[in-house]
Amino acid sequence: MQRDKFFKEVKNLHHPNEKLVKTHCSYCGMQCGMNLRVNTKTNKIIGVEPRYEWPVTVGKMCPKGVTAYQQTNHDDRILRPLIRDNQALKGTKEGFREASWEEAYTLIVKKFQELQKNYGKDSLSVFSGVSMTNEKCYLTGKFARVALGTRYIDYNGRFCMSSAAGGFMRSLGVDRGSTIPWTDIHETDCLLIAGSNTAECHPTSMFRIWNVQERGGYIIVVDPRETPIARRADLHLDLRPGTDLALANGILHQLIEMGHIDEHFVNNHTNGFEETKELVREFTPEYTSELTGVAPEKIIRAAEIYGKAPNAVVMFARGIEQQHKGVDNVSAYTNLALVTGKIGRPKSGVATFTGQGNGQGGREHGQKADALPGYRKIANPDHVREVSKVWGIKPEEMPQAGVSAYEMFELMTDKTIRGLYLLCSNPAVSAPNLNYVRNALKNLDFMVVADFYLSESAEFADVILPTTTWSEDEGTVTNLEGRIIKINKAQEPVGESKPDWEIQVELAERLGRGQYFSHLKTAKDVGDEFRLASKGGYADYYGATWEKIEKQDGVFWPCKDEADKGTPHMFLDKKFYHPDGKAKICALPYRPPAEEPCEEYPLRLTTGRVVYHYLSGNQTRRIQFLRDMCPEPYVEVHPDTASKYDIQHEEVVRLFTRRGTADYKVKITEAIRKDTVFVPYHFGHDQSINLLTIAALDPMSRMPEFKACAAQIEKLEIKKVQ
Ligand SMILES: Nc1nc2c(c(=O)[nH]1)N[C@H]1C(S)=C(S)[C@@H](COP(=O)(O)OP(=O)(O)OC[C@H]3O[C@@H](n4cnc5c(=O)[nH]c(N)nc54)[C@H](O)[C@@H]3O)O[C@H]1N2
Ligand SMILES: Nc1nc2c(c(=O)[nH]1)N[C@H]1C(S)=C(S)[C@@H](COP(=O)(O)OP(=O)(O)OC[C@H]3O[C@@H](n4cnc5c(=O)[nH]c(N)nc54)[C@H](O)[C@@H]3O)O[C@H]1N2
Ligand code: SF4
Ligand SMILES: [Mo]
Repeated sequence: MQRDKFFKEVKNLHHPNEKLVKTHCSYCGMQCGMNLRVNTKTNKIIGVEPRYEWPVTVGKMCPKGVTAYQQTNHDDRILRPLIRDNQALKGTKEGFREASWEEAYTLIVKKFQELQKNYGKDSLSVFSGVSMTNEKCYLTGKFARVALGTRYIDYNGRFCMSSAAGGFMRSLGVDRGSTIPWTDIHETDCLLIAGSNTAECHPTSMFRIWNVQERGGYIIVVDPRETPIARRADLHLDLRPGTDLALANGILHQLIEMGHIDEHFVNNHTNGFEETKELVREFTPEYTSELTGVAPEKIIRAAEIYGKAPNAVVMFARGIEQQHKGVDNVSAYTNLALVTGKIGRPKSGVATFTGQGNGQGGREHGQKADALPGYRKIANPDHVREVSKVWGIKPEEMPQAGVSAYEMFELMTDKTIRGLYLLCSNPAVSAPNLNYVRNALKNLDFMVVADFYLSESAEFADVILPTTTWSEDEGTVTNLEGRIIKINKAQEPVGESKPDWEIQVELAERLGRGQYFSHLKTAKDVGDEFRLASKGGYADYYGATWEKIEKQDGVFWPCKDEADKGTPHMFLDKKFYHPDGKAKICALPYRPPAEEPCEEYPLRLTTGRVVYHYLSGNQTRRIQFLRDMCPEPYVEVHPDTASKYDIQHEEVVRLFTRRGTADYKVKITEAIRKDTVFVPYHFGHDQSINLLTIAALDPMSRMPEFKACAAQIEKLEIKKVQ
């Protein structure tokens, strides 16, 4: 094959003093295959190349991926622990001094023990993230419950995947982000993609998506903005932010009207259809159009295309999930697959575009306030017994369930929580309603941050612990398909930095809990214990050994034992994970967004991403190329709206909501609705759009409504030069 020859030749171009380390990108859930290039003389990473043998992304990478390697030996790395010696400078980068690990550990142990002695075990908390390996995510859950003995642990997936998890759980009885492998996607006949800016956020999916169109299939996109994928879609449903539930109900109404229901499937494998049919009766195209702003013909056409397609995949992302009815939205879109029977077979199903690198694995193994490894629940005494046995503690020692991420900030505000161990997240940029959250962080008695760069959140810390980047340690990650893959170590940790798991083991020992942690000497030791802890849970990783992952290009969970090759396709036997084996079609009444536009705040503000930056931007804003490409945030405004406010392209305007204010350059574009404005959220301090967003939480997933609130624009007085 031509391509094989080409890549062989490229390989021959490698420098003699260089070796390749096979791994995956540090950033999003695509987990593109890459080789890190390492200089064998200096043993330092010097570059990256795509790995075309990787079946999911076959040599594709995006601008973040091709520059990801620059993180490791970056000048901004924190090389030694830092201790704050000037309290007055809390909330800034200043006022830290370098310290030894031993001094930092001693201080942390002293402060943590003091707080727990005076205010109880639950005065401490852990807030984490899922850019970490499964091993680290697992150990963080154990660290909170066994080393600190606190109930208060939660993580940034609460801002990311928790609504998808809740919706899948309710509809299908299990939460695996995609019911099919990604290698099926280009072979389907129709993709219905809602609330996903795929071309910017999961760019290496695009070749599969365009292939559907090239083969004569259809792409339907639901987004208030004309994103790159919406522009080339066969149908763009440009709804008002926050109205997806009405739209999904409207499409379902139309599927019923047009006779696209798979009655055999509905009768044998689902519950709830009659009730749902009754509920969507009123969602006629006209009524749905009134609620969503989408033309009735488009709603009818969407149902026709999806209904007629022999195979179809419903895909969605944060656009529908980051709403205070995100769980309902997920179930409502999943309903479409269930009523038409387009699930539980190859090339048909539902998938969420998992956000963070380990957004899937990280939510399954006990970083969530109410969860234990293997997707077990603290509320279930059998589950507590199973995990306690692996951990060697008595079941009664297991702390109760805590509260969700945003609610932890509420408990910091009222001083229920006084100490925080923050790792792998930057909530001083990424949490909603930031004025409140930043005050909550300031209000802590003692805060530890583990990061490799000094983040905006670390500015509030008392101690900063230097951790490793993804390329300086090994472990597993679960990609957006539910495929467990291996991350490999390419160089030794920079400076005195240590992997998160090692820091936690050493801290646990100094907290007097060494008997539960000291046996974990390598990432592999943590991995082996983690597989055992997941055994028997339904996110069962027991059979996913590192050897098997290597041998078969990853392992899809569940994978129960040595002989089990894993589960690329879910529900092929039409058995869903509810006790009766049936999926649930959900009757979901429409609710508007928590905050509707009004006279004072007539616009809808929505937020999201650009291709060049990642999340809070603490990593990507430091990479020169990415910063050059997108140096600052901006507000997207429709030309008609701009002329109404008399504002020009690139003029700086003030944007405000009931919670805060920030100034942005205007980007005039026809790619947005007239009643909506959009700001990317990757920027810190006074550039953070989260100063304005609302913390309206979904009642089930506790996910904040990042995607819709009411806002107003103010033209700033132009100061004339005298
Ligand atoms: N470049 C880049 N890629 C990333 C990331 C990144 O930061 N940068 N982050 C990763 C992570 S963690 C995540 S979670 C994913 C996020 O991936 P996406 O969810 O695709 O990204 P977002 O930009 O948050 O939002 C997606 C789209 O939702 C639309 N939207 C807004 N409101 C609504 C609504 O009410 N209904 C509908 N249907 N759509 C709406 C927005 O216009 C936007 O185009 O990306 C991952 N990939
Ligand atoms: N307005 C608005 N806000 C949003 C969103 C939105 O769409 N709109 N999206 C939300 C979503 S989907 C997400 S996922 C969140 C994410 O928001 P955050 O949780 O803030 O995500 P990151 O920026 O990845 O923060 C990770 C931090 O940990 C560090 N880090 C990376 N890897 C490791 C590691 O292995 N160990 C340790 N200890 N540290 C590490 C990084 O340097 C960085 O400082 O933001 C949410 N906030
Ligand atoms: S698509 Fe995601 S995983 Fe792939 S290179 Fe870009 S950021 Fe990395
Ligand atoms: Mo995310």
